[in-house]
Amino acid sequence: MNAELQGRVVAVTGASKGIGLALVRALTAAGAQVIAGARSVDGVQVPGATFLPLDVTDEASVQAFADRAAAAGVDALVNNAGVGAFMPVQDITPDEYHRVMDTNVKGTLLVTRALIPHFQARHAAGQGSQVVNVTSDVSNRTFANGALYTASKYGQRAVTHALAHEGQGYGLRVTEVRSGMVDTYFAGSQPGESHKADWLKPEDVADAILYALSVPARVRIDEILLHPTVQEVAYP
Ligand code: NJP
Repeated sequence: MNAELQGRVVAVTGASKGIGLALVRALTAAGAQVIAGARSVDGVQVPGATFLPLDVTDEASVQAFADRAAAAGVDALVNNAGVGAFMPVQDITPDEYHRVMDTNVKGTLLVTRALIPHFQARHAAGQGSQVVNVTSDVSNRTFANGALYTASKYGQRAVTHALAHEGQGYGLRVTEVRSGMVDTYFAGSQPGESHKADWLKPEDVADAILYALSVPARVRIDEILLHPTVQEVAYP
């Protein structure tokens, strides 16, 4: 048990698999209560977690999730839900644009927006809150075939930074977690594919998020950047 997470209530989006599911397991093991959301949650169970259907692109779905989280006394939100798609600029269709941007940028905005009144009420009651946004190591650099995905992650990073400025006024600590390649279901892949053997495991990213959530209230972790050792070193 992690003393800093004992009794905490954390909402996690994109919690049905990959990094999100690893985070739900790590948080509950550390003694936190978790409100977990994704589109496909049937049959997903972790003791100590409540799984709810959530489509982060859908305002009504988001509001229902946020209401449940607020009623449970949520003190931290992890915007982890995300999708990836990689193609040359000339192949980006409007449909694909909307799928990626709506999930990664609009989704982060909608879920965060829905919980801000709750976080402001906590501040008025003398309590702090946290938001952790899982963006990407490519939230500030790009590459061939990366226009759509990196545009979404640059956008999500901008939302993160603006929220950090605004949230300081109501006791909100905001963290951006930026990971390199992780062995999940990301972008239509399958965990365990041989070329991903040396990539980060979802648990590695979950541990980074856990760190940001478990530091004392006087500490704000603005950003965590992590990569698998084998990934090429690349600074913007
Ligand atoms: O991917 P995956 P990761 N509403 O596919 C959910 C970032 N990242 O864990 O809705 C609600 O295993 C989906 O659930 P479902 C990445 O950009 C990754 O790797 O049931 N939930 C599932 O639980 C993303 O932000 C890598 O389909 C929605 C989860 O999201 C985060 O890490 C590198 C949803 C995705 O699980 C987690 O991705 C990097 C919606 N509309 C950043 N749409 C990497 N893996 O290499 C999807 O730099 N989900």
